[in-house]
Amino acid sequence: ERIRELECILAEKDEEIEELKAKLDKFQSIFPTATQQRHLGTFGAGMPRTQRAQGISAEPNLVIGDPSLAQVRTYAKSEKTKTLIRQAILENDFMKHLEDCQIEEIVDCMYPVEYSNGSCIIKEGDVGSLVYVLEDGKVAVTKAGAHLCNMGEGKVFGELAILYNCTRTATVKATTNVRLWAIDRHCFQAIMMRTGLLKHTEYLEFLTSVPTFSKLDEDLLRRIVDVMEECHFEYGDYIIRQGAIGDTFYIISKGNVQVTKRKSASSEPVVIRKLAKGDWFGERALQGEDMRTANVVVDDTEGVTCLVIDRQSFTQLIGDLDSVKQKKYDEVPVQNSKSDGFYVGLTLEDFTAIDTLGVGGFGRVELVELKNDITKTYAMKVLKKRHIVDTRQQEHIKNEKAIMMECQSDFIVKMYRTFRDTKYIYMLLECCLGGELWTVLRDKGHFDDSAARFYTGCVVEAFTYMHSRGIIYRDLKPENLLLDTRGYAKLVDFGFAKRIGFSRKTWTFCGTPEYVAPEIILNKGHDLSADYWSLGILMYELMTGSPPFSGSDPMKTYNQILKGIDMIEFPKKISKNAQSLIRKLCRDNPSERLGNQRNGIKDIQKHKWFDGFHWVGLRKGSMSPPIKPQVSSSSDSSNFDKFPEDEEEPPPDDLSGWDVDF
Ligand code: 6J7
Repeated sequence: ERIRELECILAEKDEEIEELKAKLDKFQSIFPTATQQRHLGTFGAGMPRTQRAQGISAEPNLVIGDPSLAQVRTYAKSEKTKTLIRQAILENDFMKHLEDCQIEEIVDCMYPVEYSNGSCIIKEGDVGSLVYVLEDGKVAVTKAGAHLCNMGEGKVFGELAILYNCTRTATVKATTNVRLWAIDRHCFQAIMMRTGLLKHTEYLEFLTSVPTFSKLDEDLLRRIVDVMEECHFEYGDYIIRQGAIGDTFYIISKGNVQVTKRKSASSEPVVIRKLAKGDWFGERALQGEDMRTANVVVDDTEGVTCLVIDRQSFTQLIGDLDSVKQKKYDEVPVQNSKSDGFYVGLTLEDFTAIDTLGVGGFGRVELVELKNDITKTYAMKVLKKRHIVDTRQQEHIKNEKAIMMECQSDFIVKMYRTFRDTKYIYMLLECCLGGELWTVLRDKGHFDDSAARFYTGCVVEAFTYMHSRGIIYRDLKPENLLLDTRGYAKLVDFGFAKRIGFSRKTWTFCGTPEYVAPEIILNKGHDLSADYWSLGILMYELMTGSPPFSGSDPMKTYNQILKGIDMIEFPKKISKNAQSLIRKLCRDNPSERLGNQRNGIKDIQKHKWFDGFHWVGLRKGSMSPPIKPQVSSSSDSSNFDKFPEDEEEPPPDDLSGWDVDF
């Protein structure tokens, strides 16, 4: 038994040796050994070169614009065959490095070929242009008459010919009837060039969408694209480790990362920032420091893709850009979510609904109390899953949860946790019993300068918090501001909020018509500065009772917005200083907007309309609010409008599992 076992091992080893010999032979035919080089007079390490080296031409026979680039012929094949070809390519040393999309195209373009037993498929010394994958049968490989190896199904051979013009380095003969799949050099090159060009265009478009690079001239952008390499990292991978030597610069093209940093060698790293598509990192170690100054860790279950640039290219092409050279970091740790033990232990059955605080197409918001401590009340937002799916809001709802759970600001309504069942998603929120600012505004008509300043100040604080974390809000309006029992305003409803990172744009059209910025209407891509536009609109509405741009239907409103703020005649009740700030916030060009300049949101706080405003008092909660709401107890819902009982129950969700995070 032992002998049989050893014979088996020996047979396997023999096969392995044959395969390795064949590979070695192939490599040696392209890269001569040191001894051969010396004989040939070619140069080796540290040796003077005595003869001209032979160039290898790998230039494609194709030029951009060649019609065969646009379309390559494909041949139908079964899934089993496709898998066999794909697998053969992935096991081949030369071809396994191709991109997935290139492999797929090659698989589709290979055509069937058959040879009978004994026929010669490849002849040593011939010029070849075909590469084969063996689907069925056996072949023998010989060189100068000597047997090199046998090959069976699932093997690639002849692949050198598709890389450049070369003579065949060995003979391959069928030793049974064989069925093969083949592709020629021309078709292979068309695939490579096309996918390469597509990638180039894709990278160029992507770079143009990243504000740091968007203004660079196209020539420079193309040079950057030429040196970029795509790298993928899995969830939890450290792309950069603090203290390591760094030689690369990264631009995120897909996914999210966390930046963490330890203050001292013995302390735990804390999260200081989250980055997303379009954000870049790794410039510091390339600017003289050498050492990485923070960790960058993949924070996305689907992994992260980065476009990577090496030190030399960075220095030549990017390092001198002011926005890169002068990038400053405010190393404030990101607060952990509020999902502490108390809320984790609760179930829906622990709450009783007392009243309805709001109703909408999405569902409703109920005032609920904890059964075992009725002094603890919350707002429970109940969203119909079917409605979310029908209106394709799954991503928005997920963003809403992720962002609200992360935010810990006194100017943002807190989310404690979420629940779900077959029909609804539930969000347990801090309740603000002062009611909606919209209701107060409706009842009062408009606010005076000082009240408008106080509420605008609350929003500025909320935006300062969110924007410093790369989060855009996108739905500012009085309906989304709630007053707490003190009378301070807090932002609520984060359905349109999104983490877009810094200096990055997003294209989703969202917001409330009267409040959307012109670049959103024109689909030019928008960034955090769209929130500053809406801040100007809010100021106007708070001081007059209605927004400056308002038509009988959204299209009319959009047309007015596109005509610009200069077309608006400001009523007298808006003070000169307030007018000045509104006009500066509502600039058509986002880069001219106050808040979007070098000093960021501080420019808004320093505007003369805010002269003397007690920002520190606002932050500490020591400032007196303009209106003190009447709230008699933790279950007093009298500051909210009355809403009817719920209509019929929605059907259950589509069970696609999009809601697993809730
Ligand atoms: Br993004 C980012 N934020 C910070 C930060 O607050 N502090 C530090 N030191 N680095 C930060 N980064 C990026 C920056 O690009 O993280 C990278 C770590 O490698 C750093 O460049 P690096 O020192 O080369």
